[in-house]
Amino acid sequence: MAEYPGFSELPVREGAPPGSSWGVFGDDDELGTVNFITDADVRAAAALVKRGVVFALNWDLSLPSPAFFLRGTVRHTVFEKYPGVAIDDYVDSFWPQASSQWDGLRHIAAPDVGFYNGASLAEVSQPGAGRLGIEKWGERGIVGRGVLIDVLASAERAGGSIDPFEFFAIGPDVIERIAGEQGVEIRGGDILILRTGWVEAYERLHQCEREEYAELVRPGSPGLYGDDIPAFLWDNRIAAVAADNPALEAGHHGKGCDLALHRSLIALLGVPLGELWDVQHLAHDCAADGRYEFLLTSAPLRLGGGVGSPPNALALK
Ligand code: UVW
Repeated sequence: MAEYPGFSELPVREGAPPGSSWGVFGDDDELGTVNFITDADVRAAAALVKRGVVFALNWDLSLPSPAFFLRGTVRHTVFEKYPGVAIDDYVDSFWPQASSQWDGLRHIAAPDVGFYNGASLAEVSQPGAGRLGIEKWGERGIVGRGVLIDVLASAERAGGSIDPFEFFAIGPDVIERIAGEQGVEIRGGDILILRTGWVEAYERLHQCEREEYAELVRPGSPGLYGDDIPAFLWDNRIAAVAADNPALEAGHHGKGCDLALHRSLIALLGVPLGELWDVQHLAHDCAADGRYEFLLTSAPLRLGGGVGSPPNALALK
């Protein structure tokens, strides 16, 4: 099994920025922490499939609508290609990061130092297969042991709740406490998935409320928060982390999040960040059978030079 440095030993490459994993997986690496997942991890994750139930974690591709963060909403056309015998369709205004998504390693730079593993802006800002494109994860697939951390259910068990549209910090302490409550251990190579209840709450909004919310540009939501998150994820060898909220990070209503974790996780450590995943049905099943671990499969798009992608994620139990 590969030995990796602890977070306090980073960086390993001379001249690389503090807190960066640049060079750990190789000077030419384009996969980031997906490298933490071993073949043995995938075999062990496959053995978690006991009942044969499957939960698709992509949300409706047309939601949220209106889209957030100055993005657009898909426009779908269905038409008779050969009248009466063949139907085709196509999609315009498809923003791969508008609905359920992985933020890929091209998405965010750390100020003054650039993109993951030292890639420059020029190398990551052209379409077509190229450095750090989402196609690298698409060609490999992201498959391993998924662990759900159900923050909403934990708050409800304690007799309270969390407001899905307001700031609530999910730090390492919260994750470890909830993992303990759920009786699930976090292991190297895991794909962590947080449930805040955001997607369900959004689905309950009327269209006029959705329009008001999108106008905020910077919505509030519970999410990951804290300077200790990068060390926690790295030292636990977490391969990827996703949530059911707009930006994974916690944001204040009207102010959003400052994207600090986008920089330290994507650009410095190479961690895939998932957002707007629909985990509600998976969460209900985990609560019912008491098992919060599952086989997680994700097939990002093989879009050469892509910045993000729907995760096309399935949880199998
Ligand atoms: C932004 O780019 C603001 O958001 P995200 O990476 O969370 O989609």
